[in-house]
Amino acid sequence: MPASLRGTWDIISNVNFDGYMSALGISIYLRKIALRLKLRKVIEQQGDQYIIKTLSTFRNYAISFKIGQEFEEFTKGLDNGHIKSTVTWQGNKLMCEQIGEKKNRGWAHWVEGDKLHLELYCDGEVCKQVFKKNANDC
Ligand code: YOG
Repeated sequence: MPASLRGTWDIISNVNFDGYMSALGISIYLRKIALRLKLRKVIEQQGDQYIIKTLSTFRNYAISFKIGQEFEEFTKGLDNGHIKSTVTWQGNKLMCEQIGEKKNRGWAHWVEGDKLHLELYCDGEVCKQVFKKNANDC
């Protein structure tokens, strides 16, 4: 089994978030706000059931899913898209495929050492985010 993704994680780097948001069709106004946010991930897991929360002072977003089981995702407060998402393990990576209006959309999460990594994909754009475990999270 790959390293657990569970816990509270705070962002320490964010590369090409603007490119990813542009590919999603987010307005320049919202992109400028989003670029300043200190994103936090809170990941909960019970067996094959996961909850991933993305928290910020501006907006929050959460998904809940079971590994290998397609679910309807409404990206409320993000690009407000209706997509069909499926999350699977590919080696040590938790990979999500998001089928909808946008091409080649998805993400990958994995843990390396004490860091949580995230790649966000949309239409050829890749945003790379790295998070460190929150000090209050044991
Ligand atoms: O996470 O898919 O961990 O869902 C990406 C935001 C900004 C709103 C965050 C709010 C995409 C304005 C979710 C940011 C930009 C910009 C805090 C990334 C859209 C709108 C919610 C994501 C996965 C994997 C789990």
